[in-house]
Amino acid sequence: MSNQQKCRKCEQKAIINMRQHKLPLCKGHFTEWVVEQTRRTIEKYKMFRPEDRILVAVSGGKDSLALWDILQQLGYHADGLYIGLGIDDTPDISGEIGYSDESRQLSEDFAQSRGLKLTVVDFPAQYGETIPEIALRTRRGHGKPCSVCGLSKRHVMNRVAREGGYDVLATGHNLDDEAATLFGNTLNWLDNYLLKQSPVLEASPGLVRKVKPLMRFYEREMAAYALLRGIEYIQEECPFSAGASSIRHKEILNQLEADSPGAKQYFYLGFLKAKERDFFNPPEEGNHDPQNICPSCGQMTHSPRECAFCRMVGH
Ligand code: Q46
Ligand code: ZN
Ligand code: ZN
Repeated sequence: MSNQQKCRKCEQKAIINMRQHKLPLCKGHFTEWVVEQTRRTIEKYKMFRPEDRILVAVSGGKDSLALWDILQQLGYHADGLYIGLGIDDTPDISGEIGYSDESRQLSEDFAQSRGLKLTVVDFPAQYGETIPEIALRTRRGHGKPCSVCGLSKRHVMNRVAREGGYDVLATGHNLDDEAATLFGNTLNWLDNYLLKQSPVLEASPGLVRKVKPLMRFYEREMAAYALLRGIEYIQEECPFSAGASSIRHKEILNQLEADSPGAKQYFYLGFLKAKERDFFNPPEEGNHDPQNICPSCGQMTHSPRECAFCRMVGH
């Protein structure tokens, strides 16, 4: 960005230029713009109503803490949920110590400094094993604990949301996350995932409604927002994320974006528009997944017996 560039809304120096919107903004107008855009996204996709109780899944990262900050500014009743996965406790696998501890501390500090309510679930204390330990025992995920981690996070988020009587669960996925997921789903033509990929996932038995209010922001915008709002967040990625295909997909999309500003946005928002035009609608019949209720936890599952999570933890 050139040093002389001025904010579109005032005469001050712009601190960010969003090339995909052709919009340079100063600090004050940028943070204001982020909050306003989030409000519009929530309204456009009817994510939640002013009276709803929202549970924000926080990881200690920039996106989820920024989301919590924005919802607070918009006056919503939003509590936080942090899940301690025990990713510090197995240095023999990860070679890293302290990821979960640090992300938990930052989430707690954020909540405390703003007088917000944070529920902390210590996964190994509650289920007897850390996520990497379960991955080793069950040999799920080809030496990586990510599939166990995803399954466990989904289960715990739903459980806490239901037990706490929350109307909706909000996550901090940004446009880079969604575009990378869409890219992966498209490269492999995962039609079921393409059908389900959406900023709003309606509730189903035992599963709470899920929304992604930051899905229109680029990752760099969220990093800038967190910095400008003085939010302290964990900078490192989870040690297990190295080599993940989603990271490669993000890099490819960033190359496209560098050549053609707006490429990521057109790719993802164009997909949502195509969905609105029914481009991805399944035929009326014969395309329904089997749906059962897990007898142990009450969450919906494709399994005819216990769900994959309950079988995995042996409850
Ligand atoms: S936290 Fe869990 Fe991610 Fe770490 S173990 Fe893999 S899935 S990389 S979002
Ligand atoms: Zn300005
Ligand atoms: Zn279950």
